[in-house]
Amino acid sequence: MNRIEALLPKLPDEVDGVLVTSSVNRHYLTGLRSSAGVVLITRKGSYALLDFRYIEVARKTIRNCEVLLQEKLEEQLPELVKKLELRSLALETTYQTIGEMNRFRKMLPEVELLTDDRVDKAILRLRRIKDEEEIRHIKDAQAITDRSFSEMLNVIKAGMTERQVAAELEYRLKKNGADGLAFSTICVAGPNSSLPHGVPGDRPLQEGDFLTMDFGAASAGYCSDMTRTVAIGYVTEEMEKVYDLVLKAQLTSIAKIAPGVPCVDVDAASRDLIYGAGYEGCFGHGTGHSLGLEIHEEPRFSTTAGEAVCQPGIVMSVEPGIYLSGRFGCRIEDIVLITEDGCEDLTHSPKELITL
Ligand SMILES: [Mn+2]
Repeated sequence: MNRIEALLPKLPDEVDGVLVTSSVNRHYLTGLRSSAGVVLITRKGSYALLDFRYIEVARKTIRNCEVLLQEKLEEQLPELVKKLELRSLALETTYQTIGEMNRFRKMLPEVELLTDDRVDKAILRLRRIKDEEEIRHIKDAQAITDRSFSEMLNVIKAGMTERQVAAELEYRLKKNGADGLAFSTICVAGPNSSLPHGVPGDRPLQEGDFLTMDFGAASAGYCSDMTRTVAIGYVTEEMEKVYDLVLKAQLTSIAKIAPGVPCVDVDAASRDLIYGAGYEGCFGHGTGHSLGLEIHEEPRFSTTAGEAVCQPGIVMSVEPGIYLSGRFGCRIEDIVLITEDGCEDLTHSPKELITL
């Protein structure tokens, strides 16, 4: 799939092209991961300018635009603009810094640099729908994540600190083939587990704790995301009730997902159940988010998702939770691929309550 060719027809008529500077969009559009570089996409030709560190691999791998060695961007970019007779270029609005925008203004005084978000949104819209290759990478990342979780069931013991559990988990993600972490591992136990995005600390796990682990691998740059809550030693009746309710909410939301279903409805499926059971105010985040090259992408399953609807090819997390301040919390998260007739759960780890 030539992603530059897919973007060109989405450019508004009065825009000659777009200057792409963000790592994530450069990666998406050219297939090459690099920490620096500029991709100029225009109807009259497209170029990837990369410095010496990346030029060898760029020349071998980039097939959908011309690759140029970036030496002095301040000279090369104005030359290209002149050669192609470009009058207007869109900038990214999500990732572009004001400093970079000022630099381009100085570099290209004759060019109108457009900072409305039409082209930016067009790129993000393309990124929403994953192609086969992207889905394969996300499945690979999730398989690494599932394998690492199952290994952890033999590792987690009372007395280990949250930090130690997180370190063991991250080691296994890498050992099982991750090229990085999708995000900083969340590993919270006991009273800390009521913090949805708590930071792992030095408190040792105790009998009667819930332990929530939210973690993911990156594979070829694509993210996975999974949360499991396990019990240490034993659970109280209330903990079991909360766990069952969160699981029921998650399954209800997953069952709701199909093309055309509003994202707010998938959120409401979990929220209504949780609030209806008396836990209003204990589930203060969205039910899910899209993911891909970034761990959080649009659309979301949330009360503020507006007009967004489920579409085939979008990968979403489904992760309701209940958090009882100062006591305990519980979250269960899978990622699913929206298909023509529903969704495919890409997470294969068990979801029934595990007591270690
Ligand atoms: Mn998530």
